[in-house]
Amino acid sequence: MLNTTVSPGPNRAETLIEPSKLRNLHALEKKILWLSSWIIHNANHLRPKRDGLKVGGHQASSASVVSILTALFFDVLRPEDRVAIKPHASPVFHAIQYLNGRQSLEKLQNFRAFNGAQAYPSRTKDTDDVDFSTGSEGLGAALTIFSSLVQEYAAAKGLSDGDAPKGRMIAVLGDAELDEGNLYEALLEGWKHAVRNVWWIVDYNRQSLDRVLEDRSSQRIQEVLQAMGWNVVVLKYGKRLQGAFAREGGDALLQWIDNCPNSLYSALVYRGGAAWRERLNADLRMVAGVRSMLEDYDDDALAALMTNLAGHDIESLLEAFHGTRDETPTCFLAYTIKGYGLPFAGHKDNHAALMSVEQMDLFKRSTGIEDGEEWDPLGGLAVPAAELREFIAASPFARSVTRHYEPPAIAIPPIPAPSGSRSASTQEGFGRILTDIARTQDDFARRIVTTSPDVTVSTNLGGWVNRRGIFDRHASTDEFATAEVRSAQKWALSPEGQHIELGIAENNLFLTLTALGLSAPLHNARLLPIGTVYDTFIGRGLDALNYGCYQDARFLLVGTPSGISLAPEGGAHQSTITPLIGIGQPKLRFFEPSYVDEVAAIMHWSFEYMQLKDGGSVYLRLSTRRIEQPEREMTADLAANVVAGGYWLIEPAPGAVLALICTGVVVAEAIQALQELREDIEGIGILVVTSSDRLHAEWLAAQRGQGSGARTLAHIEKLLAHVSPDATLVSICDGHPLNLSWLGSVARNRIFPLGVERFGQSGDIPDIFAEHHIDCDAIVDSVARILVGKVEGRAD
Ligand SMILES: Cc1ncc(C[n+]2csc(CCOP(=O)(O)OP(=O)(O)O)c2C)c(N)n1
Ligand SMILES: [Mg+2]
Repeated sequence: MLNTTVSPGPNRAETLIEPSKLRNLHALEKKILWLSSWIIHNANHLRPKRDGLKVGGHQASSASVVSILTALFFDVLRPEDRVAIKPHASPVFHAIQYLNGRQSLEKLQNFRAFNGAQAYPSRTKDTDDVDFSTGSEGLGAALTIFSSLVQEYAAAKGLSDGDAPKGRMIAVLGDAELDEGNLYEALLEGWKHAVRNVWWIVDYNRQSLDRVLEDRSSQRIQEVLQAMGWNVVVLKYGKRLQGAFAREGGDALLQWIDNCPNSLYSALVYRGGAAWRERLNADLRMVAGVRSMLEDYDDDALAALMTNLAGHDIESLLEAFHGTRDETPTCFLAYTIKGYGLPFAGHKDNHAALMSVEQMDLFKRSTGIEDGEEWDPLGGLAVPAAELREFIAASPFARSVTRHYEPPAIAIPPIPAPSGSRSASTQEGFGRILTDIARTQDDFARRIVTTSPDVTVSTNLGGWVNRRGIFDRHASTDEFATAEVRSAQKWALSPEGQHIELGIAENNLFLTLTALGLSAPLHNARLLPIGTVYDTFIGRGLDALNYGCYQDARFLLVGTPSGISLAPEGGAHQSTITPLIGIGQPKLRFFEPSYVDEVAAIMHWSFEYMQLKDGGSVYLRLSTRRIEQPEREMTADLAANVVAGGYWLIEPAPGAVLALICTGVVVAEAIQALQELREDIEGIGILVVTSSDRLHAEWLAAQRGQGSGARTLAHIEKLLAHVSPDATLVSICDGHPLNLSWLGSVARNRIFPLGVERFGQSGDIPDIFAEHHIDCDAIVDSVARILVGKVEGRAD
């Protein structure tokens, strides 16, 4: 069924939209349906293939949302609005930007190819002005809530351009995204923060990948959203159907279609006009007026009538979008048909279906496109190209204003290590550093914003929050303080507050960090976001963390406390694999300091790195275990080593045959072992690794430079040059041993990697460290085994 050119039919409900605007939008809608299908067709059928892989693309998902996006981009959106587009509508977005002059033909022709338009809209890889990346279902929509919160935050503090109008944060989402739990976590958090100017437009085609949705899902969705304080606008029937409902017999038709199960409706959509007639005749022919109504439509017109859902009706869409003026978050539930206008419309297996060459040819002819003019942006339409060009240029979104900001970097003053007790933990150190910053009044301190999912105090942000307050659009006092309940925490809420307190859901932490970390490009406000979370619960929000990094949001993530060092807390709270996440996650630099003065040096570096064009985010893994701090000065040289990834805490003697390598708080065990081994083995050094991630990345980069003449040595190569080429290394960390085991490859040293490979359990540090073989005895045993091995080796 190719029903893109059907006549409007005999009846239509009235519209207030100017006829010329409608005519132009209908022409663009038709072109966008064609182009989005053609982009995918070209990628699959016309481009040479080298690997035999199916290229893919989603013609049905795209067709489903063409009318909605046409109405938005060519009439409703303003430049300050930000949009998250459902992942599988990427070709529609790229086609629209092509018509807007913001996307090149070459990128379209290379859709899903190297350097071509991306399969799913990408802020970093696409070049046609993507606001929010999408791909992982549910995250883009949730991000709009947090981006709205950040827009409020920046405006309340005068950090963004005060005169700039506030944008609407809009998500166009697939209905299956509503199955993702993270949306409901975000809705609740958004309600707590009274977010506004958020729109969700649900492409309610009642199909996901494998499934047709449960009947009456829309009722449930409406109720949930309304309970969260949202307005819900249901866009169900288009003007043509509304006209038919007004006729004699129309009530029965409305009731029939309202009660029609989703799967029957989809099947009839797929089968077309004759099937509709047969079914409606069977069910409704006894109702007065129905028979004559059906006779007024030929099969094509009847199919067009019965599929005239509001999500494909530009008039209904414009009336709804323009009719929504208040700032209350609003969800438009727009009924659509997956594959609308294409031969597999309504077929339950159409998610990844591609039109055949023959079907595409037929579609081309029915759309009025000549051979060789497939890529012509505005040709072959009922409206002359020049008129359409003018119409596009006059649309509000086409106004050539800056949509991507690059506010100047904030200068980072020196961050001294906090003075204090001989024994301290890195987490305490982090808290004291922030408290010291909170006492200052410079622009740097003003730009820091902290956030935490209900672990603010237990991650040592309390001192900072007491001084800087909690952000809320409306000021309110701390009732406990007013009632003279004694507490160390002073939690006053106000627009000036610099901490965003979140509920416990870690997904929301990472989405908040993502939104805060995009405030420079999206809201023209440079912020320095810091989020704290119990290290093990990074796993709980891992996809959202990856999502934030993927779109190059910039933030400092503090995972604390971490490891089995929080021994009595037991295996449910101890983190073991997070160092591997830190190393593996692109666009996230990972540090695990041993001492408090290192924390200060790393934070200074991080705030600068977060603002570099080719910088990224940073993850700091900290501990509550108190250890003795070295009495030393953080010289520029030491700081440079700390941020480069490591330094010799105890310099090995030239040609030393054994070195201990540690990261984080198990430095204490390394020092203890050194004292035990010193008598038997001379010149042992202790290498403190502050960032296995940075050392590894730089080492790999240096290797890649090999062959192009004399290459520069990586930091770790220079460090390991201090020991004998056949020296043995013993590495130790409070995390998976793989974190440091790669160090054996750098200079081909034999390495014994100690670390945590099993779930932890409750105990005290001596018990737990012994159980997991990361105590002093484990180091000494490893060394003994090596020495025995060496002796045995020689005997052989
Ligand atoms: C988190 C996540 N899980 C699974 C997928 C794989 N997937 C891609 S599309 C899709 C269903 C899409 O249905 P819907 O959101 O309704 O989109 P539409 O019907 O408009 O294509 C699934 C399961 C994904 N992209 N993201
Ligand atoms: Mg769907």
